[in-house]
Amino acid sequence: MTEAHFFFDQALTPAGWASQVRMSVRDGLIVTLEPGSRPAPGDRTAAIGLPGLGNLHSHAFQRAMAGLTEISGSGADSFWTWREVMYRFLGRLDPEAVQAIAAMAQVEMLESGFTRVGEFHYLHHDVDGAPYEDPAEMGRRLAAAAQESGIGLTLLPVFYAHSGFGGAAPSSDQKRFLHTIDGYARLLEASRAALEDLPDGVLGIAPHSLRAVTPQELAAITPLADGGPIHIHVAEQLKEVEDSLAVLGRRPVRWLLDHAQIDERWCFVHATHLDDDEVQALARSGATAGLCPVTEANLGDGVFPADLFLAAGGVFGVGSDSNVSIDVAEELRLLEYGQRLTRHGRAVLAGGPKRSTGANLYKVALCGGARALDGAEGLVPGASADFLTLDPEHPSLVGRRGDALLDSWIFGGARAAIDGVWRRGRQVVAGGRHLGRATIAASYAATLRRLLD
Ligand code: NGQ
Ligand code: ZN
Repeated sequence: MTEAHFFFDQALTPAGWASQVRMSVRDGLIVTLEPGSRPAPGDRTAAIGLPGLGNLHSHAFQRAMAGLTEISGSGADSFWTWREVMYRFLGRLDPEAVQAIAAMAQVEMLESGFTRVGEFHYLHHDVDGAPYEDPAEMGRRLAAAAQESGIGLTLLPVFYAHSGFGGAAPSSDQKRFLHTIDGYARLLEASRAALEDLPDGVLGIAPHSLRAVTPQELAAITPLADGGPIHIHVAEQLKEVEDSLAVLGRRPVRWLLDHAQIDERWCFVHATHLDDDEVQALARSGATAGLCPVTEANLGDGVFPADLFLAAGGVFGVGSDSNVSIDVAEELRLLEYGQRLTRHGRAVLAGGPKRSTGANLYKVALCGGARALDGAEGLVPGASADFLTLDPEHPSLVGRRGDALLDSWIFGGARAAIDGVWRRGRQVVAGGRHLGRATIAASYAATLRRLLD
């Protein structure tokens, strides 16, 4: 049994900002949290404590191609042409490379304030499409990366079977993703075993999209979630909405709400293209909207109607998805800026009059991240002690207190203001740098030289 005590001048709790907060942690979990306390000798003290955020959607391997897909092709560039480049890239990845890239991406996630990641994992098989001896070989590598980096892992093994609506045959560049229903059940079993060495690994399921999974397959795999999270990509591109209307007779989000039992276990990743009825119904369903503002901008997806969704009582979280850039504050800032640019307003997601936009974005994303990943829901007894500390002397934070700290961090672009990050009460980032960065970055660099040779 290990015990530790922390003391914050200010900390963000579910009840709002609290002062002079003493927090005790045992075996990685918060036991008590007492505002208005005094520090005791031996307490770790910090000026500002914030709960770590869940990164609800990542494809870790895509980190290694950040910046390598920004050259125009011979015709019009789009999400679909980007996907061709991405498929060519993943064709070179072996298990060692996936582990090295994932560990690096997780280091960057932790350094930016994400303390758990939902890995939407579909690169299952060898280059020729043959399963590895352990069907969860790649999942095991993602877990090994999480062991190295210390991040919380919610592994979401993906079921993938088709190249488009109507059960279209998969293309040859999708052969590393594919399973039968039985094979997928075996993958889940092996994935559960692969998570055993992590202190708080979570297993969920992920039907890739209504493009890659038929209604029959969706019905067959949903019960395999066994109470865990269920994530699906949905309505990210207009073509997907058109194809869904043509083949299923409904828009994709509407179809899911009508045909699957959607509740709080579900995370609708992107959900970019919604009509007004879908906005209301999705908010009512309890599903989390898994928004990935940086990737959605990079891929030209569109702008999620976050203003209407929030007003309808919906909950969103954020994800770094393609990992083209990994930064909590950037995701939240871009989410708000997308609304400002299209609505011609300001403080759109502040959640009401006289409220802080940054604080509301953070609060909602904390809730959505926890819900979607079965993760810690903030600084509260019983939750995992996953938190970060900000440097009050950083120029962008000087003189601020409470919500103004969040606004200045998020809108002031003060990445360097993140000082320490703790996972399960153990420090993983100090002075803004991950404690294992040197080793992990060296192995990442060796991997990239090999891959890009
Ligand atoms: C993915 N990424 O699974 O990596 C997808 C591309 C697809 C995003 N949708 C593949 N952003 O959706 O078919
Ligand atoms: Zn994705």
